[in-house]
Parts: sequence; C-alpha cells; structure tokens
Amino acid sequence: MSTEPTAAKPSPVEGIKDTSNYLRGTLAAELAADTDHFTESSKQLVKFHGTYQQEDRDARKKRDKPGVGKAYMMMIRLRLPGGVLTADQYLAMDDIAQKYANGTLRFTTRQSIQLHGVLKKNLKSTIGEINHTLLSTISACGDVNRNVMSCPAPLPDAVRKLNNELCNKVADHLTPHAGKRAYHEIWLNGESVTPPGEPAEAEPIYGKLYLPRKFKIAFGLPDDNCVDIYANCLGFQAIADGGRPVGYNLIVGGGMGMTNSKPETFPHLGREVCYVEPDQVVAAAEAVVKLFRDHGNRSDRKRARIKYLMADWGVERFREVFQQDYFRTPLVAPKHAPVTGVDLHLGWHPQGGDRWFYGVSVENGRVKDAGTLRLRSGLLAVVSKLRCSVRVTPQQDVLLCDIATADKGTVEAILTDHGVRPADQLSPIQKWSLACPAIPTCPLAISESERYLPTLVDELERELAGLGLGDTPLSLRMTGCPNGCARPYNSDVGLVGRSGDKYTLYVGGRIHGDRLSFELQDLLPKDHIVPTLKKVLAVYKTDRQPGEGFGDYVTRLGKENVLAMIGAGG
Ligand code: SRM
Ligand code: SF4
Repeated sequence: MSTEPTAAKPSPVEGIKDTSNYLRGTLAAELAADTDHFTESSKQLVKFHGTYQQEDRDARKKRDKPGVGKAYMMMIRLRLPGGVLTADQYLAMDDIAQKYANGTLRFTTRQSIQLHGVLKKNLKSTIGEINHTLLSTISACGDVNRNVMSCPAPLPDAVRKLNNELCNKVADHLTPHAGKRAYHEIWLNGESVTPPGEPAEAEPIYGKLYLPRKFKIAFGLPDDNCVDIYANCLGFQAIADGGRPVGYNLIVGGGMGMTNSKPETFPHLGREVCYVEPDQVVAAAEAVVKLFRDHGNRSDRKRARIKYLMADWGVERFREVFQQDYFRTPLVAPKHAPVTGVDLHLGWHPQGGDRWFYGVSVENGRVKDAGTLRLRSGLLAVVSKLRCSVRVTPQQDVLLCDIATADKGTVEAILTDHGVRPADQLSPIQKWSLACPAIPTCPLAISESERYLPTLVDELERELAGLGLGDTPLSLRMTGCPNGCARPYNSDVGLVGRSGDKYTLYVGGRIHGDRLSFELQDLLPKDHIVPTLKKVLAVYKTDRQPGEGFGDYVTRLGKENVLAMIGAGG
C-alpha cells in the first residue's frame, strides 16, 4: 500500500483540524459547560493540548444500567524534553496527583509523566497548576512532534550535554506556534489575539492541518541506546571523537504500532539516512517533519506514520526527496556506529564535583504507595528533604540528581524505610521489564499489562533462578494491545495483548533495541506464557555461546527450531 499523497478521502480527523482555527475548536466553551465529557471533535483536539479523554473501564459493569453513562475521566501528559524536572516541579506534580488525579504518577516510556483519573471539571485547574510550575502539557499528544527524548543521565560528558541542549532546542523549535497561542487562551486565560481565518503562515512548520499523525524524536548514543533510538520516527545518534561530540547520524522511520488483521501495518526500525553537523540538527529535524507533513498518508490513520513512507519508498528514495526538496544541502553518508550498549542508569553514579545521581527502578513506571512498598512517599520524602532535581528515564525509571556525597546515606535510608529496594537487590528481569498502562485507563487495551506484569515477572524470576539464569540480562516488555507503547517488538521477549487472557509471544529482539523480534506464538493463554518460555530458556542455558543473549540465541536458531522446542512445530 502506498503512502503517496492521493485523492483518497482525508480521514475525519483532518476535517476536525482544518476547521479548528488552530486547535481551538469549541474547547473553551465545552470546558466551561457543566458536562462530564467532551464532544467527539473536541476529544480529538484536546490531545494536542496534552490530554486524552478516557473512562474507568473497571467501573463499566457497575454502570451498565439505563441512564447511567460512562465514568469519564481525563489522562494528562506532560511535555518534558529529556525527562528533566526541578525539585519544585516534582513536588508540585506529586501534589497535583493527589489533589486532582488518582493519587499516582505514571512515568512513561518517553520520559514523561502522566496523571490519570482527572475529572473534566478539574481539567483547567490541573493544567493551570502544571503551568504554574513552569511545566507544560502542550503537544504532549496529537498530530505534532511529541516529547523529545534524550539520555537522562547527568554524567559529566560532552556528548550527553550536547544531546540534552539539542533535545531542548528541537523541542522548542517544533512547538506549534499558533497552537501555543490557542493553548494559552484556553487553559491559561490568555487573551484571544487570533482572529478566525488566520493564514497558514501562522503555523510555519506544520500548517493548519498539522502532521498526518504523531511524530517522535530521540537523541541517543551508540554506546548507550537507552532512548531506543530505532523505535523513533527520527533519531539523532551522536558521533564522538575522543569523547567530543562531532555530529549525528540521522535515523528515520522507526515505530512500533500495528493493527490486528491489517498486515499492511507493522513495527519498523529506523534507517540511517545521513550524517549532520551539530549546527544542522534543528534544520534537519524541521526538514524531516516537513517531508512527513507533505507526504504522510492523510486518509488512513492506521498507516499515517513516517515509518510507512520509509518502508514504501526505501532509504534511497527517502534520501533523494529529503535532500532535494527539504534539506537542500548535499548529504553526507552516515558513520558506522552500531549500538554497543544500553544503560538503565540505576544505583549511584558520579556527576562530577561532589555530586551524584541515584537511579531508582520503578515497576511499570507507576509511582504509588502499595502495601510495604511506599515508593511515592519515599520519592516525595527524598525530594522534599534534599531538593534534588529529578529525571525520568525511557525505561519508566527515575534518577534523583545533584546529591552531595554527604547526603548519599540519607537517600538510601529514606528509600529503605519506604520499602524501596536498591537496584542491586533486583533481578535483571525485574529491571529490564516494561509494561504499558492498559486496563483500566487505556481505551484501546484488549488485555491487562501493567497490572499483570508483576505476577509474570515474579514467576519468571523463580524459573530463571531455578535454571541458573537468575543473573542473565533479559528484556521483557508487555503491552495490552498491538500498538506497542512499551516497545515490545525489539526486546528479548515481547508479550502483546491479543484477546482477554491471551497474548502474542514475540522473541528475538535484544536489549540493544536494534533488532525486531519475531512472532513465536499467537493467542497464548496467560497461564502458558511461563511454561512456554521455560522450555526455550532451559535449552538456551545449555546451548548458548559465551555471552550470547536470549534474543540473539533464538534468532540464531530460527523460528522453526524454537517452535519445535516448545512442541508447536510449524
Ligand atoms: Fe502509546 C496510544 C500510552 C508510548 C504507540 N498510548 C496510546 C494511548 C494514548 C491510548 C489512546 O490513544 O487512547 C495510551 C494511553 C494509556 C493510558 O491510559 O495512559 C498510550 N504510550 C502510552 C505510554 C503512557 C505507555 C507507557 O507505558 O509509558 C507512553 C507515553 C509516551 C509519552 O510520554 O509520550 C506511550 N506509544 C508509546 C510508544 C513508545 C515510544 O514512543 O517510544 C509507542 C510505540 C512507538 C510508535 O509510536 O510507534 C506508542 N500509542 C502508540 C500507538 C500506535 C501508533 C501507531 O501509529 O502505530 C497508539 C494508538 C494510536 O495512536 O492510535 C498509542
Ligand atoms: Fe493502550 Fe495498547 Fe498503548 Fe497499552 S499498548 S497503552 S493497551 S494503546
């Protein structure tokens, strides 16, 4: 299927954007109205402002009576380039979560923070208070550039420093112009300065139709691919010479989502397009975004990502169009820079001077108090006492930063008091696992994910220990549907919700994130997941080559051999 612009009928969302007067629509009036939810078109527009309309899916059964509607609630997502917050901002978010949301914070796979369970009547106050802390939610969602990722570790190296600087520059540069005015008017009582019918130049990069679909950017390093660069629409992979950053490989066309029964949709890894100097990065990002704006599919939203342009065109044609029509500078070939590692950044690390950062593993990114594990209170206590800055990682974890040597013991004592175990007491499978939120908040979830993964990890932990593989790094990622929000298609093991308690099992990716996995079994009942994996892991234990990872091993063996191993030969 082609992604060429055709005369095909634009999708309904295109019409909503077109008539929205740069993302205003009827949002202001609907916000003021005494209703518990937005109309269909406002539901689309409100995403561009960083919020999604959801319902409490657990409450459905109780409300399944005539005259009783859905339990509507809003999810709010921050725009948080590189995942960086000050102590005050973190404390404010914790407070807002208690006041307006469900009393939890959710660290996301793109280094952001989400609040769940906000009622529509409190939406304006919540977004207002978030902005009061100098944070924002603008373009955290919608058909625009989303949160830009960058390695969060505040290590004293020039490459990460430049990555973070450019991450902020690109994020600023690609913030909608007219959309920002609309945001201020609607949420922050800004004065309306934009008459209806504003010219398209009002939004110089996006135009009035914005992008065909979401767009995602990450800044990474070959020796630390913690941002999962190949899963992004656009990746800038730093090239260094003697520790000094000299340029970037431009990697385009990554994405994870696919749709059941639509074989023309698939996960795809980004491809190296060219090499750019640091001072060309912003222009290159703008050029790729504009290429996507003009050539992306605007009729079928399931196929409206830049990865399909790359897959349909191939990298040569992509380079040609990019160079001639958008970047307009001769292209330099990408440098050879394979991924050699991924760092979770957990535990203590020196920042330089007398400062340290401490990485805390957060199961599925959910910051809450539950039983003896009082993670939310523990993080709150550390940040309140030491006023340390905070960074969210792309693995849903958190780094407590700028801590003086003398305060290291305080951090450890507070966290231990709150039942938070240090990373060296956690198993590799625990540390290398991710799950998306799924049920009860995500409307697209088919199966459980965040609520089921802890049980699965516990079971796998036991089996791995029993097999003598307890210390072997293994990445496990789970999602409640094929959209792939926890990037399940490039990990050692991926589990994707298929139908209630049944999942599709993928194997063969790896921690480095530079290889897609393959589908091993579809419609696998949840009780069969661990026994199935155990069969393969047992053979892996005895048959692997020195240093060979699980995903590498099953890839070397091939699908047919692995299927034979689990007694499901094809
Ligand atoms: Fe996602 C839609 C949660 C990262 C691919 N994603 C959703 C929605 C908003 C459901 C919806 O459209 O109504 C989910 C909200 C659930 C909830 O209750 O909170 C949702 N996505 C998430 C988060 C919170 C998962 C997490 O565990 O952290 C991540 C928020 C990131 C952020 O801070 O911006 C999140 N989503 C991703 C990623 C990973 C990444 O970007 O690195 C992907 C795969 C990469 C990609 O984009 O292909 C991803 N989300 C999707 C898709 C599939 C899009 C596609 O074109 O294939 C959807 C569905 C859609 O957009 O229609 C989706
Ligand atoms: Fe929802 Fe599916 Fe994303 Fe999970 S992967 S959050 S179920 S859209």
